[in-house]
Amino acid sequence: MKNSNRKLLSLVATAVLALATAHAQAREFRSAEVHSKDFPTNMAVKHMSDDLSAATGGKDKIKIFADSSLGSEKDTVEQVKIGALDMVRVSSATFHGIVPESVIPSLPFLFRDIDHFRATMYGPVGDKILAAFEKAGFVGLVMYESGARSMYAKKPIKTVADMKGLKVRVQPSDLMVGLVSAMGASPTPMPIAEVYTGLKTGLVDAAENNYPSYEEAKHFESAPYYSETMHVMTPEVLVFSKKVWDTLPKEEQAAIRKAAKDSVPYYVKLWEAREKDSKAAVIKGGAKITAAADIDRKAFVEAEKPVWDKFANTPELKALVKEITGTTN
Ligand code: GTR
Repeated sequence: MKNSNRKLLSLVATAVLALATAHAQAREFRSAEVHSKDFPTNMAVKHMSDDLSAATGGKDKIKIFADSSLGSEKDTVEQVKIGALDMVRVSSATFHGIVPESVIPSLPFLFRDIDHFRATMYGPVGDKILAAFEKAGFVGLVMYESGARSMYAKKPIKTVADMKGLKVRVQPSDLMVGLVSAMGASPTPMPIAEVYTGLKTGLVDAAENNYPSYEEAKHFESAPYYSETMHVMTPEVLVFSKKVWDTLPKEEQAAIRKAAKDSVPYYVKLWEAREKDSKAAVIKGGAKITAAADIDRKAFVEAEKPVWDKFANTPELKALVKEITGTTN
């Protein structure tokens, strides 16, 4: 073979090998989600996937499994823990029993308003809480706001006395069980996918969530009285499996972190619009709203005091609470 031909052949071989290697390392991370495809949390992870793909020359992408198709939030978090699943977006309530720090932003009536939430959870305190996921085997990427959760039932709720004896569906979390018990009601933990039937069949009389979930899951059909108790502002959280993370090169980890962070402002815009649209949609669908101004907030705050003492129960957790309540916005 002529020398020039041999050179060409070896060049081609190198190129083919490089392509094959790049292909072998291409990753489609799998992420689970309970909401439907067009919900803001899903759109945010899709945005993250596009950014990640651009940053890695098309190598990395994220495939989302929506609508609880891979199981409940608890199931998918367990899959992420063992590395069977790469990522998950869940309510941070799913981590209450796993990451003690994750309980803090779910303390009832902790945040004064959404600006107070943003000033803390999108800043150093939020980063501290996310960093705490690491020791439990998760890489906390970002938190997203989820507005305020309020009670809905077959009757309006104006004060704590209206809660007496109600069977209320809660997220599977000791704090949520404690929060509802402190109002004199009976908490029933169950995954979100079961709540529609639970309300319809009378297994539960009530539930609590923000407007977008109340609308998306059609809970207003059986529990048409939405009362703006706004008792908790539990954030959403996006986590990566530490098992998988530790196998990734540093540059790839940095690209994932950056794409996740950059999805937050995009999400916030979508979320704000969705809250308004969902409120209008449920009213159109027959829901009756009791506005925050007509709720005896003072009575609810008073009833929830023991929950703070029970769940912010170490010097470290108390310090986190202080950092949040002490932040001015
Ligand atoms: C929603 C949240 C979901 C899920 C759901 C629930 O607000 O976005 O991740 O936790 O609440 O009540 O189960």
